[in-house]
Amino acid sequence: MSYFITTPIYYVNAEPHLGHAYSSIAADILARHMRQRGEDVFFQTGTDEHGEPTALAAEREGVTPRELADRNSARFRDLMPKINASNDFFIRTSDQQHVAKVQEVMQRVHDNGHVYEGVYEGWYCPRCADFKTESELGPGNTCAIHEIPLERQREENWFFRLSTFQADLERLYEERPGFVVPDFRRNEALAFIRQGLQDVSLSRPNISWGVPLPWDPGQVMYVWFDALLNYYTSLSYAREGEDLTARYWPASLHVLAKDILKFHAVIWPALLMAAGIEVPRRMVIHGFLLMGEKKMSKSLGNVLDPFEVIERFGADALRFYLFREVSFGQDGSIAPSGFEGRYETELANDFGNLASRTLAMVDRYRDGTVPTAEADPEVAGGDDGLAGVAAEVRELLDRVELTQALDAIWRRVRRLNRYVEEARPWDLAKDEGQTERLDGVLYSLIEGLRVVTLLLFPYIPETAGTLLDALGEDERGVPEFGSREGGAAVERIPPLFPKIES
Ligand code: ME8
Repeated sequence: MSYFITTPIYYVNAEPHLGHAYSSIAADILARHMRQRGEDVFFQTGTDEHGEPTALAAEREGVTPRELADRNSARFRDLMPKINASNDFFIRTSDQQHVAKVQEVMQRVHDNGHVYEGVYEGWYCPRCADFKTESELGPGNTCAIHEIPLERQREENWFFRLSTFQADLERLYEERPGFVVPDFRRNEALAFIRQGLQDVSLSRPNISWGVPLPWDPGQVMYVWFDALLNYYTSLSYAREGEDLTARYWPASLHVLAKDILKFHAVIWPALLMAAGIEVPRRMVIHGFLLMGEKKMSKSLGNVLDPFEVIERFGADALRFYLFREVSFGQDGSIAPSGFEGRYETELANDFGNLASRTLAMVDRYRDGTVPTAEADPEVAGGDDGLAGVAAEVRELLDRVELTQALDAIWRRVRRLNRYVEEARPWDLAKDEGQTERLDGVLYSLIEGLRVVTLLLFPYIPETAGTLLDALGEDERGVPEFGSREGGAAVERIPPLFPKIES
């Protein structure tokens, strides 16, 4: 089955921060997990380059929008391998092929009768590139997200007849209860729709950095229409000489945060309906990474630089921390001191030590060869048993519960640690009468370690890969506990998570 997963495309008005890394890592975990399941995955991320957010930032910096876009887009592109993201494509909305495809689709929307000329008057946030309704305003007519005063705008432009899609959208939500997850976000989107939809501006007259309307080239497209369409346009040109649209559309999952829920959960499906294109299967809405109480954001000046964090702790530790610390779907505070704590107690102690000890014992007591034995029911069975973990993780990741799936794996890591303490292989090794028992214990440990490591692979691909190599495991699929026979050669390795210099 094909599985097409996307992240938002990020504005190039500033450099990437950890919030952007977060969405791309979330999508990467799912992409890797689906590849493990043998799905035909296409994973895309990229940059949103047109419109006011970029034009204004370029003006402030005294460079052209294209110069700023080139510079910052490169930073986002560089970020992806740094965070171990395995994206198959990186789209830029300044790509000529994207621009041409956007015009083609929007012309269809026009020809299908879903646009008209009118006058817009209302509040506008240039950072969000969003026209705000009265109910969305912060205190004193400010933007509730960016905390900046909003501008009163009056302009003539083209409108998209969003209001005419109200009934279609309500039906979509009714027929597909899982269209937006988690549920509370679905309810929020549905409440917004039910409250009555207003038509939205589709073009801006006074901006030059954008995609010209094909039927009225004096106006450029409102950046959100150009941006949302990235999910669809990319498939037509991501692979030279090949059109991937039939293979991957409709998208399986869009990953995004709650700030852009309305665009994705309301405007996007309506736009696709207007163009006669199938709507995506599902979207998952996550919360904000907070610094203290506030959203981490460039305009609030409280961002963590992902490049610096990775320099210090490594990409895998960052990935692990973000999905362990912040319950995926909720807002959550992060702090550099928290990285250190989890790095030491969980990665280095719980997991790293389990790996080192297990490999060392198989090396010492069985000459580095995994013994042939049955898995011990002591580790296989029960609620936290190794036998059920793969199915549990699959099921949780099908529901896009990234933190709960990681928790399910971690409970097994801890269970294996308890098992070492209880079974005491070092005592068994002293007693010749216990050879068979020691085989069973060592087999169960190394098999358990193989299973948790394969399940952790989407979360911490680099270190899990190193450990799987040491375990003599070439496969990267979703494992089944007890399915690997004895006989594999394993090797000791240096600590997976060495002490961090402070
Ligand atoms: O909105 N916590 O771009 P953007 C968690 N170009 N996620 C965060 C975050 C935080 N503190 N800060 C940013 C745009 N993000 C548009 C999107 S899509 C067709 C166009 C992540 O650069 C999160 O995914 O403002 C959020 O939705 C996105 O970055 C916004 O990025």
